[in-house]
Amino acid sequence: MAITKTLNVEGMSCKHCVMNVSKALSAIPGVKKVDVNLDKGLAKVKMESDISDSVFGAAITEAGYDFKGVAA
Ligand SMILES: [Cu+2]
Repeated sequence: MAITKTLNVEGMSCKHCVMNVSKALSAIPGVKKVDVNLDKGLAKVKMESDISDSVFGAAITEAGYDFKGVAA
C-alpha cells in the first residue's frame, strides 16, 4: 500500500522552484508521485514503502531549498 508524506519546504518562490523541488523528490528511488503546493510551502510525496525523512531532506537541500520537517 502506498504511503503519503507531506514535507515542509522553505524557500520556494515561483513555479521554477516548484519544478526544482518536484524533480529532486521524483528522482528518489521509490517515489511514485510528487505534488508541490507553492503557496503553502508543502510537497506531498507518494511512495511504495517508507522512505526516511533524511533522504527527502538531503534531496531538498541539494536542490537549494530548506527542509523543515514532515507536516503533521
Ligand atoms: Cu523560483
